[in-house]
Amino acid sequence: MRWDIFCKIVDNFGDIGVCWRLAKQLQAEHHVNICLWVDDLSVAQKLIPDLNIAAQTQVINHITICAWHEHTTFNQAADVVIEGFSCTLPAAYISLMRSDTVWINLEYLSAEPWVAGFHAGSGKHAELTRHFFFPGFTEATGGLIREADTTHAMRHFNANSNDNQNEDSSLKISLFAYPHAPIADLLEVLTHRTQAIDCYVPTSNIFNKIADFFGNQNIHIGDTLTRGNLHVHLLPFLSQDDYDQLLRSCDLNFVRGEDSWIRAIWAGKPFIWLPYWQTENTHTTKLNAFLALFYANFNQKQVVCEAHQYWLSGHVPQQVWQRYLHHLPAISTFTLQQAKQLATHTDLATKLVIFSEKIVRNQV
Ligand code: TRH
Repeated sequence: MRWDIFCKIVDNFGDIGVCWRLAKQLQAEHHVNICLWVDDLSVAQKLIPDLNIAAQTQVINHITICAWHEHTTFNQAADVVIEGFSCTLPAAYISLMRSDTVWINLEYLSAEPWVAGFHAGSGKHAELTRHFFFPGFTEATGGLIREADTTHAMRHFNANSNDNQNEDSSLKISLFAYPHAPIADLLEVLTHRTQAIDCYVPTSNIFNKIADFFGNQNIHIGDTLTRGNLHVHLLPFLSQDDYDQLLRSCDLNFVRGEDSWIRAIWAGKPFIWLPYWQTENTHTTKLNAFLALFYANFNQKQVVCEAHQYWLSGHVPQQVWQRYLHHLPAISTFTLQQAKQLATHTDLATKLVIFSEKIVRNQV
């Protein structure tokens, strides 16, 4: 079977981040012959450093990566076509698709309750059928991207890490957010903690905010900036594997968008998620749906919810962070427990393979 995945990079790294992870897992674990079509190789190169942005076609990690632009010509449609995040397949490609071509639109992730009702629905497009695959947090959805070794890494790392919330060792935080997040509020609180804080910031568009906070516009990757008990370490943009490892190594992770959010869950460590801004306040709805689902049975639910909601609102009062950090050990225990529970569900790539096989057998 040949699969084509189409990825249009709308903004940031989430679109290619998800499509690249999915392609790697489908190839490595399901032995699928994959071609990943990407419309912006220069952004993709951040996540796939070996990518040659001048090449039309190249093979990396046993995956064929093709440049996709307005004048791309196609010879044949694949057996299974994944349309990443409703990116709209090229008309020339659609004209090559047959009635037995499996066409699946991979949707964005949401914890909203309506997702289960829409997952695996379909619509007609002339004689073709377009199927809708919704990732999600319950068994009735398309699941979450999770490679076979992810659960092992989470369990192994958490079993081997000492209780790093004791007062002698520093508290380790990773910070990946959008520039509109109240980063200065957070850093200010951290400078006054009695426990030393090591805050790791991979290169992103929040570097200016860090520079402003330290009153130093001449910052560089590799620098450590110190104020009070806070030490901010400026890291390069990491590989996805190294980023996952950073998340597992920290006691608290600030994440955003779609893919880093899920990786924070698989790290099994407390996290604060900042959803991607959308019109009509959809991001707030998405955040609240996730908080309601993930923390439903947590007795400190309110503490986690207020921290997230203030982080999204653009200002966090000091006492909100104080409360959150005070409850960090309980949040840590609960998060790991929830992550282990979610890891018992079938992962997204496996569900996609099963789903595509069912379509072939006309069982959807
Ligand atoms: O970059 P993002 O803000 O992407 C967003 C969202 O996905 C959003 O839903 C989508 O609509 C929009 O893009 C277009 O955040 P996200 O999803 O976490 O993607 C970041 C990717 O970058 C993820 O795959 C992790 C990866 N990453 C690294 O590989 N190294 C790093 O050092 C960092 C910080 C991230």
